[in-house]
Amino acid sequence: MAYETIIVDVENHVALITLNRPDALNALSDHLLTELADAMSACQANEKVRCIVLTGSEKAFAAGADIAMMRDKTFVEAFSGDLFTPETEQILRVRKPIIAAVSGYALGGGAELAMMCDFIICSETAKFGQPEINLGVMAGIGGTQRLTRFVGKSKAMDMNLTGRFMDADEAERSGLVSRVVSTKKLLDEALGAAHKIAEKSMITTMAIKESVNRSYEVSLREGLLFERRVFHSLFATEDQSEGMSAFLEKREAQFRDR
Ligand code: DAK
Repeated sequence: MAYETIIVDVENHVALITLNRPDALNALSDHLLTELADAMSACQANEKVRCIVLTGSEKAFAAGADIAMMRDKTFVEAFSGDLFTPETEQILRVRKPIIAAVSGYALGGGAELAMMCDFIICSETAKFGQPEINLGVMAGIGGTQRLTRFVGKSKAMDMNLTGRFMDADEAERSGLVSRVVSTKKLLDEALGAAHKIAEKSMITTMAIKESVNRSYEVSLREGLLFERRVFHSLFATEDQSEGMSAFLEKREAQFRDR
């Protein structure tokens, strides 16, 4: 399907989705979010896709929700229309791993979109922020919740209350991103990680994604039980037998997602 605000390329089992509204620093309009959610669902359904990389431009991953689109909205419209909920829930339903490759601004809804991905790799120019307070509003799709879980209460309060930006070094130090690389290397690094993941058993990658995400939802005791039961269930797969046999036979494993 042809999109107007994103570009989708699938190569070697990895889908690269590029946000493409350069004139508005990839601000998240309704249209962009609808297209993004549709592309994510298509990647979930496409057997050729085993991992997804979401990126923006060198200057901006996304500078937030589209302020022009939001300015004249009323409470009734935002509430009755459940602004952004269906699209974000569609993205969160994707069971395949999603890596955010962030360069430049990831602000407001842009930072929140990156945090909805499974992990974030950023370039040294990345700037994360929840500046909604400057617009007289607050974060609405995870900036007070996911950010707090990533970086702790103190930094999350600081960023949400002052609207200040966090640079790449601080983001790595605080656990918001997994790696920082040069801008030139960003896509190679993210695609390299995605290709590595794409070589693994899909059953296992989906089980890991579900288990790590579970740690946000339940107590440690429940999470550990969930992890252990999923681990046990992987012994029902051919990929477990193949992975362990390959190690012992000193050869590469040939996973078949069974
Ligand atoms: N929306 C619309 N247009 C934007 C934009 C945005 N968020 N950010 C930038 N642009 C546009 C600018 O208006 C400008 O357009 P033209 O004037 O050229 O037509 C163009 O992109 C280039 O921007 P600048 O000229 O400002 O570029 P600079 O390099 O000088 O500055 C900047 C870059 C990123 C520092 C600056 O553009 C900026 O401060 N942008 C706004 C950042 C921001 O406040 N982000 C938070 C947006 S609010 C909800 C859930 C979530 C949300 C809302 C509701 N519900 C569940 C209901 C989320 C809210 C947000 O994200």
